[in-house]
Amino acid sequence: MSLKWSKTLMLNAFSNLPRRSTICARALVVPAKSTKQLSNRQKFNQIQPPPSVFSKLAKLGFGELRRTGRYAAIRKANLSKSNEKNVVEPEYKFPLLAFFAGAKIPSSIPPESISEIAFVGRSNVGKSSLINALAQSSTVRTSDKPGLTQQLNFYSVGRLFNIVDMPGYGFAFVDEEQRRQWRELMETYMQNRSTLKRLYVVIDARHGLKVADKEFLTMLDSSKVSFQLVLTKCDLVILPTLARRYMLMLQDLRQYKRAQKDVFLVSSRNNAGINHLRKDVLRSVGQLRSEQYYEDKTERQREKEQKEKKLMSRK
Ligand SMILES: Nc1nc2c(ncn2[C@@H]2O[C@H](COP(=O)(O)OP(=O)(O)O)[C@@H](O)[C@H]2O)c(=O)[nH]1
Ligand SMILES: [Mg+2]
Repeated sequence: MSLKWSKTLMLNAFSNLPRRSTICARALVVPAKSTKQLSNRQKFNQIQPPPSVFSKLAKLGFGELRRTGRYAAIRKANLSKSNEKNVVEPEYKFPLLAFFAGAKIPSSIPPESISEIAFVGRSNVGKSSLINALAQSSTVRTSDKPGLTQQLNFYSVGRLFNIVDMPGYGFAFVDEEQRRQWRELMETYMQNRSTLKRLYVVIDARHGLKVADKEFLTMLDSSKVSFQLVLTKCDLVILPTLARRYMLMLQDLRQYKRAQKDVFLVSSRNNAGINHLRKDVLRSVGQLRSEQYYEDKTERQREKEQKEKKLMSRK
């Protein structure tokens, strides 16, 4: 591990919880009567996400709380809210994704051209799957084995913008020299790329920020690289845990100056939250059109599919 990264503080996720949070004071305050030492798990379970978080998760497609007495108050609060306004977002779409360059060393990084976004995160966290889900493609190779992406992979999205799939960080099994080379490659790219409009740091929803993530985010902060956190594999955690994880992430990211102030929640498996993230990507690269444009496009697609179905049934 480099000196630069290893000297960063490994902050305990709970050590700096303030008494009051501007995001949601109620949810993160540990009851005053608990003076005894609580384990991290116990502290996590004491987080009480407000109804607004559950309604956000429901809107993104993560489902609703079970109909038990325990969650009755939250369900009631959400119900009265959802009666007030129920805005449905259009389906945002990306043009076709195509691989065009791979860089193993800084000198082979392609020259700057159109706007870019990049995905980075621990190995096997789900970066490549997320890119495929966003682009509704299967172009990017995914794997159960960590360490498959050992270079910066550049994909063109209909020549409107580029997506970069970065190597994973936090390897336990790679030798020091190899790690140094990857780090140099990634840092060179992230710190000097003027066309890089958004860096998405992907985190596993089951674990939240791990030590390797914290070291990486601290490095981004000190290199003045802004980033956006994305929690993925959200389908693998139950709803109350996901809501707590989200609250804790909001709290954690307050220690990083360069972090965007919200966290995206997605699942590449069931597509929850993907459309919402797609909108952020399009906005970041200056390609977001009016809602009407996407609604018309979806309508045209539907008509085309219906015509094709009719033709097939005649055959
Ligand atoms: N359940 C679930 N599995 C996922 C999700 N995203 C990725 N995976 C799985 O996690 C593994 C690693 O994914 P991959 O995209 O290759 O990770 P990368 O190394 O970060 O690019 C693969 O087996 C994927 O099928 C997700 O949102 N939900
Ligand atoms: Mg990958």
